Amino acid sequence: MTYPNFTKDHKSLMAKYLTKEVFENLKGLKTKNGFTIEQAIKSGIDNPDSGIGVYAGDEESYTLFAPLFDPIIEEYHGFSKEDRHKSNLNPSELNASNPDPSNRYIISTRIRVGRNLADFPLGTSISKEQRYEVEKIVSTTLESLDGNLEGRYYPLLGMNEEDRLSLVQDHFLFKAGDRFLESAGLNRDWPSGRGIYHNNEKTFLVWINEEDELRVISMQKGGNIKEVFERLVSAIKELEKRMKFAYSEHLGYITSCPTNLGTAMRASVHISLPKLCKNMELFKSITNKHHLQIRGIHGEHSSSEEGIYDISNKRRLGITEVECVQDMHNGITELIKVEENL
Ligand code: ADP
Ligand code: IOM
Repeated sequence: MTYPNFTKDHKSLMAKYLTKEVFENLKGLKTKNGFTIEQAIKSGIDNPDSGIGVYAGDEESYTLFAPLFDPIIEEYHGFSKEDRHKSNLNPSELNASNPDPSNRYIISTRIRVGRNLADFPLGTSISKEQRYEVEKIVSTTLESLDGNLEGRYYPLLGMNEEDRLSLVQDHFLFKAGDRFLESAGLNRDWPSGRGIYHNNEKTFLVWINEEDELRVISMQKGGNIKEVFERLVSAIKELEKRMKFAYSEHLGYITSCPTNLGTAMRASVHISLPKLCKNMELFKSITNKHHLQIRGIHGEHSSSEEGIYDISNKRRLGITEVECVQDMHNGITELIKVEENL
């Protein structure tokens, strides 16, 4: 492979940090799972509008390809290669009263973490057989949960198209055919090995074999952030007793996209801000101050509809889970205050 032909439209952090010199040093290297730099950067080359544009194939990718991953991680999370990740899953340390008790602005709250099994490569380089094995291990484990986490696993293979579409439309299930994941090799053998587990109320859900092997999700209507966090923490604790996840002292939970390292947590609200969205400069000055990211109504790479946005914590590494949710809570509280005064 020769050095990629980046155009002015390639805006990702990968395009920024993959200099000719870095590329020459990394080309030809392979992790124990056979993952190469060409595979790692393919999504960012194929999709100039990628924000990050690079994926890992396994934990070793982060060390073998460190000259590319380290500056990306440093810029995205503000986390240097000397730093160590830290964790705090204690809901009593979260200072998060409902920022919208009268339900005027916040439509729903969702907090998710990504997880990957310690003994398997990441989805970008997993084989079909291994993916099936992951599906089996995770779905069987989930079906042993009880209480408010008790539910059923619904594989994508054989799912009625109408049911699938309504789960996607209602924000419960990942979409099909994502071009960023496609180029990263994450859609290979679609739809086999993929699926969703959820409880009856659809307040606790787990995606299997999407961008990460597990996306563990707690969500509900309204702005009771603390309740959503408490449910997620109880699920994480139950799952940790039953499965071993890929984790490093330096990078925390290992995920296929470097944006998700560390806590792998994205805490978001769907929020209606009809006045503030007319002044994007002011809107972004508040989200930047609280380290928040603005997404559209159907998730990453989608656009907003009717002044409704998905606002979430941006940093996930080098800060604790409590801090991730606190960032989101504090920012949302200020956004609502400003919207009310406009
Ligand atoms: P991820 O959260 O796993 O990074 P996406 O950004 O693609 O992935 O979002 C996945 C789905 O979750 C999308 O349908 C999105 O609209 C939905 N979602 C995200 N935040 C919320 C929320 N606060 N309330 C309801 N749905 C949400
Ligand atoms: N990995 C994906 N969630 N995203 C950060 C892709 C990108 O925009 O590069």
